Amino acid sequence: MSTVAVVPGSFDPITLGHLDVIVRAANLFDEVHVLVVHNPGKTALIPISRRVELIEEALADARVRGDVRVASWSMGLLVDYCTDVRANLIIKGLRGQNDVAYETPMAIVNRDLANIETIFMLPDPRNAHVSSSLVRQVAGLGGDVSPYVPANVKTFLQGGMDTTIT
Ligand code: COD
Repeated sequence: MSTVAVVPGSFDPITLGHLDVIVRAANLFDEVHVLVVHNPGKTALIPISRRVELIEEALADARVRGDVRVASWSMGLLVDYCTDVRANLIIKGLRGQNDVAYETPMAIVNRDLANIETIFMLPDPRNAHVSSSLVRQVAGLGGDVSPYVPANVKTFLQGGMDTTIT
């Protein structure tokens, strides 16, 4: 049986921490879906369609190998997308206790709802402190985000953005 994994996130924007998890997932599983999902608990900065494009560009620049697809989902539960694409796994990154507290209940509910397991990956220590919110804050105050994001994202953030909320 082939393993199809979904790597969901807000990716607002994609960071080097996200990219590291995606690359490692692509090396482990037959098919990987990077899925941009709106998180109602967060105020979005970048339109979802632009986030998808930024991920696609970053994956191409990093020459990520394997069957990696990028999509967005706003039709309901994350597990509904997983069922639609016959995914058997959800991949999440775990940077610390806050992520454990946030992700554990979701992983259990997703298993209850659709019998889909969540696999947690520890971050590269060099990226363990990196988050999209930190990147948004540094960029918004004119700081250098190049240690935290792929080059195309840095260019995008430095080019100025709409404050479109999606
Ligand atoms: N290193 C490693 N991993 C990282 C890093 C880093 N530096 N930064 C982030 N990550 C991981 C996060 O821990 C997370 O696993 C993933 O990458 C995505 O992070 P974000 O911040 O882009 O996305 P979130 O945390 O806002 O997640 C949004 C989701 C919508 C994906 C999430 O809330 C979710 O799974 N929702 C499910 C909706 C649903 O179906 N609910 C009902 C049942 S629970």
